[in-house]
Amino acid sequence: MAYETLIVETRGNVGLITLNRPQALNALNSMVLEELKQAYANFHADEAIGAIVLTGSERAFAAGADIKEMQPLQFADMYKTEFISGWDEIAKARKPVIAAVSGFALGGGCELAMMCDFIIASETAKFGQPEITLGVIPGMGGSQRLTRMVGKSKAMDMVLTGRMMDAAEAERAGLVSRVVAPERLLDEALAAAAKIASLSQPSVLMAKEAVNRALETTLEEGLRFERRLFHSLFATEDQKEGMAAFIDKRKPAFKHR
Ligand code: CO8
Repeated sequence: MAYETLIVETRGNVGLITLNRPQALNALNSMVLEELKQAYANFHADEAIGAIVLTGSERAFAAGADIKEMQPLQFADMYKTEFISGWDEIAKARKPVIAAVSGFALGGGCELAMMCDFIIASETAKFGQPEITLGVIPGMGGSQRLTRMVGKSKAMDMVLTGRMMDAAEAERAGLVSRVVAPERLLDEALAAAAKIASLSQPSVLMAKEAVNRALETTLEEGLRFERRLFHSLFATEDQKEGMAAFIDKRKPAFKHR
């Protein structure tokens, strides 16, 4: 399929999606959303794909929602179309998605990165929720996901002042999992994704579900959920194979990759 706003490729068992609207610093408009949904659906349907990397350009992961598209919209347009709700599908991707962020990740761009399972940043990355400077507030999860990821104080600071944080601050705050030199960014993200794709897919998907549950439930319920998933993995051939391979001191040959 031909995409206008994305470059979609495969690298071995990894799906690679590059946001590609250089004229607007990869600002997110309705076409980006529709194409992302299509690319995600294709990679989810493709059994060979075990993980996805989502990236942008060196200058910008994405500088936010497209301000030019949003500016004339009225409350009724927003409300009737449940504007933004389409992005929930992106946040609910079942296969792991790694955001590889270089340059600006602002507003909806920061929110899109936070919808991914983890963020690897280049030293040039800049994260921010500048919506307040436009007379609005974050709308794609910024006030919720950022608060869960970095805590109330820093989230308030970012959301109320609209200031940007650099990669080092984002790593200290727990927003990103690793920071690497700009020229290493894609290789680092692809290697992490390839590692995930080489593992048993049922355990990968359940691990993702279990970590996500931690954000949505009590400790007691989360522990129960985790334990049940753990038990259920003993019904898979890959558990037998993974543990047998450890004992035999060989590499596991997982069936469900
Ligand atoms: N929307 C539309 N166009 C944009 C955007 C954007 N978010 N960001 C940059 N552009 C365009 C500029 O208009 C410019 O186009 P042109 O050359 O035609 O004038 C081009 O990209 C290059 O940008 P600049 O010339 O401004 O580049 P600078 O290097 O001077 O500045 C910045 C880079 C600091 C990133 C600056 O472009 C900027 O501040 N951008 C806007 C950042 C922002 O406010 N983002 C938040 C948007 S609101 C939002 O995300 C709400 C999310 C919830 C709804 C989600 C629904 C999808």
